[in-house]
Amino acid sequence: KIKGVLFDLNGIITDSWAYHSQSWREIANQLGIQWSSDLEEAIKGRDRIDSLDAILDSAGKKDQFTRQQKEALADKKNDIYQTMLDKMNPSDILPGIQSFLDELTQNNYRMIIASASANAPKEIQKLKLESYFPLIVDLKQIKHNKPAPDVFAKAAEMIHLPPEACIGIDDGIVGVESINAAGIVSIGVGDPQILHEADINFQSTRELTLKNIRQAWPK
Ligand code: B16
Ligand code: MG
Repeated sequence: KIKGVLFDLNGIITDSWAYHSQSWREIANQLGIQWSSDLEEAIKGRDRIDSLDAILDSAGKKDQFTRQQKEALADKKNDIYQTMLDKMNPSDILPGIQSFLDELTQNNYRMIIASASANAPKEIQKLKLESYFPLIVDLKQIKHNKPAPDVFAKAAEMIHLPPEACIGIDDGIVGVESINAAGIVSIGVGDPQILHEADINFQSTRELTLKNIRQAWPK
């Protein structure tokens, strides 16, 4: 029996992907690296340093930077992102999410944020969702970010449930891989062709209801 729901943040609770992408684009521009839609898909949901590596790699420049230089670039991206983040507010909560959170609360499900983002606590505050999510996986306590199982495995552990009593929801390929690797039933929200590894697929956050999940449950 499912007792816990593990939520990705960006792309599920709120859509800050446009902000992330815009911030990375500015960095790519400064480095003279051309932006593409393939590059955009490749970095969606990946953590900061992995995203930067993918951007540098796309231009064959990965080995031209020292670790310190890369950290400085990642910090610069985060500074740009944080300025955009300051404007985030409850109107940025994705459609259907508020009612889904209420439905889960009324039915006594345990909930937690399993995000790859170091900015997750600040975003939850900006969205005024702290009462639903007093628990957020602390990235300092995990070894490997998505697609490794660590983030979702830690999330289940933090709500004191075994993986088989949880479902995980994510919008990125690496996120779905992380959920699957942790032995948790995965819900992928977005293009089902891109997220074909998910156990259950929904096109939009609007479809997230207990009834729809029950109907789509893998046999
Ligand atoms: P930060 P999620 C991810 O959040 C974003 O989707 C991804 O674009 C971002 O690079 C990553 O967090 C790291 O974010 O730079 O704020 O630590 O989808 O896992 O909630
Ligand atoms: Mg995401």
